[in-house]
Amino acid sequence: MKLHPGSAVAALLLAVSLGGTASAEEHVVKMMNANGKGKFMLFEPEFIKANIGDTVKFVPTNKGHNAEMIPDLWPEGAAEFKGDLNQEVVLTIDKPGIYGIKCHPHYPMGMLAMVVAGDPTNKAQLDTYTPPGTAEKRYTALKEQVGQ
Ligand SMILES: [Cu+2]
Repeated sequence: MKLHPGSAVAALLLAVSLGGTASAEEHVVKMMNANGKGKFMLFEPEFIKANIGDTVKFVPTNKGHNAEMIPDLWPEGAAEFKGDLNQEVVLTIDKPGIYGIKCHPHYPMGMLAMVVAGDPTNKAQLDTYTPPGTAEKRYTALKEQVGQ
């Protein structure tokens, strides 16, 4: 059987695009009431290093949580992101930068996560932004990880 030249190109393009899909990683973050180590109301893990094209899946391991963007800590041009309470939601990393994620009900208690993808293009936001209540302690800890 002889392949038409066009189908060989199509097969090659398909192989390239499948290769791209295979290298994209899915990160899973649990939304939890406690981690069993004295930490309450948290994303686990809280700090995620990702690549462009990766996805981050937020799973409602316990009830009463959601995952949504912190608008003041979000890469320019990245799609808006807001999950509903008790719902699994997937964030697609489409721009380089630092993605700040909060749980709306528990943000004042420090329930936040950070995803860093490629260059931290919006790093200046890290210093100008001030989180509410006792979230500052965890925020500062995450901020230090971005610098590494
Ligand atoms: Cu929560």
